[in-house]
Amino acid sequence: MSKYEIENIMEFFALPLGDLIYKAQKVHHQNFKTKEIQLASLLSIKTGACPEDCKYCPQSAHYNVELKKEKLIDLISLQNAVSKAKENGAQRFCMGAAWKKLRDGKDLEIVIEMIKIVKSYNLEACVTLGGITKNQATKLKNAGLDAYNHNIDTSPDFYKKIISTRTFDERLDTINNVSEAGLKVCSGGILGMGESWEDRAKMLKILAELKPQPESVPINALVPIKGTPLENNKMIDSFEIIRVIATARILLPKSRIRLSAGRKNFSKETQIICLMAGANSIFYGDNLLTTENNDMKEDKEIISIFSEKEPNIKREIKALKIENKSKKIVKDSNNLDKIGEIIRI
Ligand code: SAM
Ligand code: DTB
Ligand code: SF4
Repeated sequence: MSKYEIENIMEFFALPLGDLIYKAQKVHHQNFKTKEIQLASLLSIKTGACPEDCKYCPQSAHYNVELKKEKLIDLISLQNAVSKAKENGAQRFCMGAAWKKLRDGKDLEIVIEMIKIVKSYNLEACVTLGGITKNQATKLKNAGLDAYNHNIDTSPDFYKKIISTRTFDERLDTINNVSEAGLKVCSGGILGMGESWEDRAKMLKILAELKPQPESVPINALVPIKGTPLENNKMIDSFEIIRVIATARILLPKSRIRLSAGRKNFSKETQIICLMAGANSIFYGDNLLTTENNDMKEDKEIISIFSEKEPNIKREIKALKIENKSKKIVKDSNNLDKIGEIIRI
């Protein structure tokens, strides 16, 4: 019997929200420093005119989307974007290309140069270029690449309703090639395409059964784009994404769960609950690939909630300590020790 039964995964989804988040937090605390939220910047290095027909994607050539198509960008523009991301405090830089698959020759050679530029800024480097062979993955690894993003997006059954130009198994083949070349796998999915809870459970089961489990798991909320077949889909309910993130944290204890596309449509509070439920990375920067991302200043504020003590309360505590000292207030040391213990937990 598999370790991850669909019914069991769905039982997690269905738990009272507080219980689910409590379980996810326990797993999170055992595996990560909870203060650390990774900031990953994203850049589209080749935009639009993609031969695939992914129904959610503004870059597919099959749909009539208002989008400025761009050829593979030059190395100077790339370097400027990397330098800006580094200055803004990103730790990881991900480059995405609207390709069905990576072509040997010039494209591969330029991508290799791009990876070297990212690494020269001491950033984690990730690329997402469509299908790749093991040989190509090895060349990218040798150039210094850390991770390769290739999403499974949803369950195998629902996949057929979303994409007709490739199969789910082809996706798994690339993930396998990436893994065998010694690269870290980044693979996740999209919520809000009309999939059922069972589809979501099946997607998490497949991710959890990858050997090794993916280093990172982006959870995207569909950004409905005018001109794509999914343009009229409703934004996913915030509590649904929270449930998926918490369950992903439980099933993928050591993976970085990245709260990815669609974050702009969520309130600050929803984003904070997602981060409390086990997400520990966000896409950070003005843009995702073709759409706008959240404001960086607001993101920094959210991050500080997790990494620093609340500054106003801290100030009052300091003042109180000074006041108590001057009044020579004698404290009940037993009681204080107990409270101290609780605070340290
Ligand atoms: N062409 C490559 C591929 O498909 O792997 C790389 C780029 S593709 C745009 C990367 C990922 O972006 C997709 O796998 C999908 O999960 C996500 N994505 C694309 N359009 C999206 C949208 N409208 N809303 C949410 N996620 C989206
Ligand atoms: C991932 O899972 N999400 C990112 C990244 N990996 C490449 C892409 C999100 C794209 C959202 C729509 C857009 O901006 O075009
Ligand atoms: Fe092309 Fe990737 Fe968009 Fe699909 S998701 S249309 S493969 S760019």
